Amino acid sequence: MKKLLTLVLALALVLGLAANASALTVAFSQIGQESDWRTANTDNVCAAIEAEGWTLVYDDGQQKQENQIKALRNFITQGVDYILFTGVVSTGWEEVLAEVNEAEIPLLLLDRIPDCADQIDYVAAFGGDFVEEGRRMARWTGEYLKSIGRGEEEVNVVMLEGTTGADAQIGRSEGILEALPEYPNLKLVAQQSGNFTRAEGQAVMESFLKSIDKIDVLLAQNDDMALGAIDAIKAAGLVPGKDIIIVGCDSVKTAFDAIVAGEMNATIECTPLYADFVIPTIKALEEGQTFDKTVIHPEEGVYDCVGGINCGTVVSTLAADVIDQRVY
Ligand code: GYE
Repeated sequence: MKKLLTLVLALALVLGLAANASALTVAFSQIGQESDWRTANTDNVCAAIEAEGWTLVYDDGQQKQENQIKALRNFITQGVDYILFTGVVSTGWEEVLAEVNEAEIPLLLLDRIPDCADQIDYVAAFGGDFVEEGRRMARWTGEYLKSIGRGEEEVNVVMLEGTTGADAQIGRSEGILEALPEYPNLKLVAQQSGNFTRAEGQAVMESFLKSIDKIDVLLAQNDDMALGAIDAIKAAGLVPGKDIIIVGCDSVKTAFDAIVAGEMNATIECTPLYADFVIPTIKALEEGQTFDKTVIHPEEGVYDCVGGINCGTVVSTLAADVIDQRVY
């Protein structure tokens, strides 16, 4: 009888452990669905969590910090096992992330890293190197102009910025402003937020075109805004990609199509595919591994259609297989 009891208990323990390992609950506070990049990021991360058989608690913050704060507090109340977090803006998260720490829920920072990262505990962080992406945007443009014999000509540049105060906006603006002076012929004549959306990119470009006599270059901090601006440029009777050189950021498939059609000139890569980082990290954490607080940047390049302008980084001229393989 005693033996039987021991056996039953041992079995229950094994089953219990097995059930636990597969019964993780992973919560994800996402900022919204403003761009092709974001949709791809959400789909990629959420599908991978579900493919593991883990329970996904997903919250779409609709671009509002207060919604995200509420979501994080709900995750704490629910007692989830892991929290994935991307903040719409970079400031104002100290309090709620301290609450996550107090609840001892492991926190993974994704994409946009909050400015309080140094003061909070997190188990891993993955995000783009936004400053470098901004530098690449400026450098590709400067080198391209040189390559077509316009390196000495004074050209007017306008910049469509992302959501004001977002890590990706702050970093890309910083990188662009840092690298533009390397090309004294590039003159920034206007900059405004298009909020990372196609509609706002179009509207702001329309107003640039009305108020600025000569625009030679558009630097759009994401491809969606570049694509919206292309519509505005066409509506103004100009030829995008020729009358106005257009450089985007993200490298989404629609931007590749625009480059191939000659309506856009280059896009700087920023991958949204974080599942390959997140899933193995959670598994490793489950096994007791720890990571330091370094923010991991995936490797990224620049794509153009003019023969690979060298701007101090990997540059690939768009080939059919690159376009085919792009899933977002
Ligand atoms: O470039 C943009 C999105 O934070 C890197 O956010 C991300 C940016 C991306 O809306 O398209």
